[in-house]
Amino acid sequence: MKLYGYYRSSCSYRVRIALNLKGIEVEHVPVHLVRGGGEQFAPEFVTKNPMAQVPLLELDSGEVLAQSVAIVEYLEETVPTPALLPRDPYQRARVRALVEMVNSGIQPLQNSLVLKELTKRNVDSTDWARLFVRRGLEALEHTAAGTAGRYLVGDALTLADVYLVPQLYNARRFGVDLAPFPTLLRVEAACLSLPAFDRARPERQPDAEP
Ligand SMILES: N[C@@H](CCC(=O)N[C@@H](CS)C(=O)NCC(=O)O)C(=O)O
Repeated sequence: MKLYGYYRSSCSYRVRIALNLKGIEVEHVPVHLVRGGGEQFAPEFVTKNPMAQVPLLELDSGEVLAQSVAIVEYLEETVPTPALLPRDPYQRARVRALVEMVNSGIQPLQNSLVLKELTKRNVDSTDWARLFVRRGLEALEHTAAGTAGRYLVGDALTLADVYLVPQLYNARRFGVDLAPFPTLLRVEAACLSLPAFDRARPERQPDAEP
């Protein structure tokens, strides 16, 4: 399989973590989101993903999957061990709720295309990004206080953790003060001590820039 991604893309980072946790090796195909106006807009790439976004997983059959949630759930269903969703339906739903807080409640509001459009409209895009990242992390911290054990939901690693770590990476890029989020930071440290998370870090990717 091939993973089209970008070292600094938090959505690609999520899929890299899930692949590592499942022990799946893929070929990494870098798509530079900035150079030359963004390689994601190249016609050959847009044919594969009309949203012009990474990550994109290309299966050995040549079929493609976009959207990190669809990709990680596909991995979960095709390689069930280790499980990244709890068996209990309520706990499963809680994990998915935390995933969506990041996936639809935070990241889209700070995605590069949105920030570029805001800048064109004379809006301070960094201030905007910080506002929505901080707001989302406050809600995550509050929710995690009721669900967390060693990880975000209890003591077993789940997709919620796979979504948390890249979002905290982005929060630092935007200069958000993370001191008010002790539960999230504690869970992040537990995750990053695992090789699957460590190997997925942006700075460890072949396309990483200084
Ligand atoms: N919901 C999608 C979001 C994908 C997304 O926003 N990707 C970003 C990188 S994290 C991207 O490709 N941005 C390029 C752009 O906005 O031009 C997912 O989870 O895969």
